[in-house]
Amino acid sequence: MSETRALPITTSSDALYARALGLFPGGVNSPVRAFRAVGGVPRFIASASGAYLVDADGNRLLDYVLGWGPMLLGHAHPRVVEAVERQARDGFLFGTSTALEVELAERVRRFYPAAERLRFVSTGTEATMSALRVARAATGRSGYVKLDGCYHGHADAFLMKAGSGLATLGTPDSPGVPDAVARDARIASFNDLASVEAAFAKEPEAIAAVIVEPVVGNYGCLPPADGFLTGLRALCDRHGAVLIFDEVMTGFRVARGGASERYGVRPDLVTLGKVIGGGLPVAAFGGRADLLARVAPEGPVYQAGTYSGNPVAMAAGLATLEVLESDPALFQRVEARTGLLAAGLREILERRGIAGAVNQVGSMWTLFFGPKRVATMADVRSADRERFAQFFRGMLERGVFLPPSAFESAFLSDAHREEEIDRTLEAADESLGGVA
Ligand code: KE4
Repeated sequence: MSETRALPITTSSDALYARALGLFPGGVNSPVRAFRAVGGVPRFIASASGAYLVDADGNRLLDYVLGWGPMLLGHAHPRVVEAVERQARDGFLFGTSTALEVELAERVRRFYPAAERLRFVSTGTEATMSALRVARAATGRSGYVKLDGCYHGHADAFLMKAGSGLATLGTPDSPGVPDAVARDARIASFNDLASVEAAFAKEPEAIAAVIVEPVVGNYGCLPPADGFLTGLRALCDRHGAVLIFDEVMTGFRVARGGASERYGVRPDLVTLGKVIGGGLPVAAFGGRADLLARVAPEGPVYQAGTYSGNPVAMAAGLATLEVLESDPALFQRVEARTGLLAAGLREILERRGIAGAVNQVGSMWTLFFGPKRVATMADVRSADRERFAQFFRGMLERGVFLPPSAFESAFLSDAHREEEIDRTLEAADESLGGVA
């Protein structure tokens, strides 16, 4: 007989959501936060520290969303808080250059040498749309290859069979994207090099770029198959196309130098974000110096932004990368703990006879229900979303906050210690054991 467990109080989140529904589409400022894929009322978070969130009703939640990736150090890291407070006292925004952006860019380049030169922007969407514009300008071509299931933000060019929110919303295309834009996109399949070759074969002279999440994070966590990334590199070299690695999520996450370092493939352009802002709005596009030389005001490719290089955001990113630079073992440490969690979840699935797979790359992971192996987009699509939603609710009731969608990666921070892993596995075992 399972003990009856008191359900958490959520009256404040419920009341706030009722007000939010009258203000924002779906009551949220970004679709995935609405919990539509998992059911229930979204939790409104009041504060966070380390590996934990505290919601509007005071419920403490062990956090695996981590701001969708940025909080690698954990929430409210003292070094980052101190840097943000100090900079805020010296001013928030000048609309000029600052020493902070120079310092941060030099560190970014030390971690990610393929970013020979770069430009800061405020969101991943700005970074990817700008990178595509540079690739089109450099090649004089307008076509591009996008891999089904990869998500690159919400610019028109990328809202085709995107992963992340769109897939969860079950609308593979978004209304409002002109057909003229769609005509430039060639959708190939991740880990299916032949599908990319086929896209080039049709009109090799038409394709400006291949853009890819080198480790997919927006359709759950999906590692590249052996040879896939080197294959993309060779195809782009053969056809004079620009290889764009969208490492907004994987950069400074799957290795110090992101997927480029982990898999030894150098892109022509890279987009970065999340960790490099330490939780404040920082993203960047960068890459080969000759390509970046085309960007205004040095070159004719226009790109601009009021908040690009915002001093307070730069200070947060700088403090974050200073901590990472002073503690190179952090990546292995967090990856090892993620491995403990993944192994523990696999053991529970096995012991309880539940079909499923746990994918992990670095400190990104996803539990898929159904398929025993998830290596392609088709495998991801075959996963049981309803079973995930049930698991999500069971874990949330036990104080563990997973990404509210089967099509997202979960993350660990350096603040997730063995105690947090044990606590998560205990909650998972109970939840998967059907304990009410
Ligand atoms: P933003 O425009 O949301 O800052 O970044 C877009 C983006 C681009 N590229 C990759 C690889 C990304 O993961 C993202 C954003 N990721 C999602 C989480 N899957 C942001 C969360 C959200 O949409 O609310």
